[in-house]
Amino acid sequence: MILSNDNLSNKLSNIIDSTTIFDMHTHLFPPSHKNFFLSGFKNLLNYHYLIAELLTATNIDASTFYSYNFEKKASLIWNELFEKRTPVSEACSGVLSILKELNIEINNKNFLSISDEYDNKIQSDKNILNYSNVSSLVMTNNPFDLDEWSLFKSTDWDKKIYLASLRLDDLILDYEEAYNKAKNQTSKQEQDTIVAYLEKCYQQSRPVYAAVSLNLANFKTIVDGSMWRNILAWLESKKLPLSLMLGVKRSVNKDFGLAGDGIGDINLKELSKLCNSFPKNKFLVTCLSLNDQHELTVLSRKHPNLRIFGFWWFMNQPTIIKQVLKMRIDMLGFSFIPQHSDARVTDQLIYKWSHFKKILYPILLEYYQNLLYKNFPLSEEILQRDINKLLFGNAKNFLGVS
Ligand code: FIX
Ligand code: ZN
Repeated sequence: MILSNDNLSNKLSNIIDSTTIFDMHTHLFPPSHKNFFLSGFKNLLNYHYLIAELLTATNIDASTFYSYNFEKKASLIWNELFEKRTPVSEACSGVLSILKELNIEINNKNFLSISDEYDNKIQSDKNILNYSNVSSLVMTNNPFDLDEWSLFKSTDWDKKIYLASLRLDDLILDYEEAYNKAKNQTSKQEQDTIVAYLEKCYQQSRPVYAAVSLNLANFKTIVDGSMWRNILAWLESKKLPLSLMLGVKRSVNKDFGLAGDGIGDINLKELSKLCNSFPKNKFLVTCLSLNDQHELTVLSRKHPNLRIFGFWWFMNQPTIIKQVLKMRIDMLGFSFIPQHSDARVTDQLIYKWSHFKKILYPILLEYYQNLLYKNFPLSEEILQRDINKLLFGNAKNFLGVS
């Protein structure tokens, strides 16, 4: 059926709401991986985005804050950011969106009663996946963290929902230690210890990509280092993309711990060189700084082996997304992966995706209205085809996931 201006907006909104999502970068784990699975109201408040806001908005000292137990930290964040202050930031707003979605009123209730009510409503990860309409997601799995990696020794979790990725930051952050771990896990005869270990990890976890976060200083290691040439050759042989998360500077404020990372420099000319030097490798790329977004989008028009994904961390702010999403569509059509959640607490899937869809909808509507105005025949099938690409198809195709 050909759509008109009268029914376009309804159809579009229904299609966006009903289409399932493939979330291509999260920090989530299945519930059976007990020490790593995070869910519930207190975990939601103990999020490093909120911790950074607390530590900068108040006079609370970081080491004092971190010395508190889990519940005290959560209640302090609630008190300082939601009671003493007005929770307008994106991270605060996310918590409120989840409470609203769960029909939890906050008026006249204290932290503990909200927390109890919340935890009674969220019973399992399936619950959250239903609320958020996420059908499968990619975890961040560090093969050099043997405790975390033990996930792949157990079978009591759903591998169709939780897909693996190989996070290789340790090879940059502490090569010696990573190398020794790899050596202990592989046989002495192996020529290339790191690749041999990655192959072993591949067999255990069947990852859908490898990933590394980088800045200008360590980007050169990837371009010039022989170890990375071997890794790239191995990834090519496995048809696995390398996901490059560019422009982070770790520990800008060491005292803040996980909440202390910031923005570092990056030179996207190096990325272009990488795409040219390794034309048979596929690169997923996201940049942390707003400054790099235009150049990254142009590069994505030039290199078929480069695919932009998501709005990473400091980029994941409504004002920025609106502007950059439009720029990406203007230059790339729908040939990019518009979002990933980066969720660390499973419950965050609910707000990260509902917030994104709230931005996506009016932007797409405007493009489609413009097409109708120019007499381009739009049908429900076309809309569904596009939304499929944006919410799961582009990512799955690039990763070769069915
Ligand atoms: O490197 C990453 O994958 C980042 O997403 C995280 O390290 C970061 O802490 C985060 O949670 C951002 O959303
Ligand atoms: Zn991440």
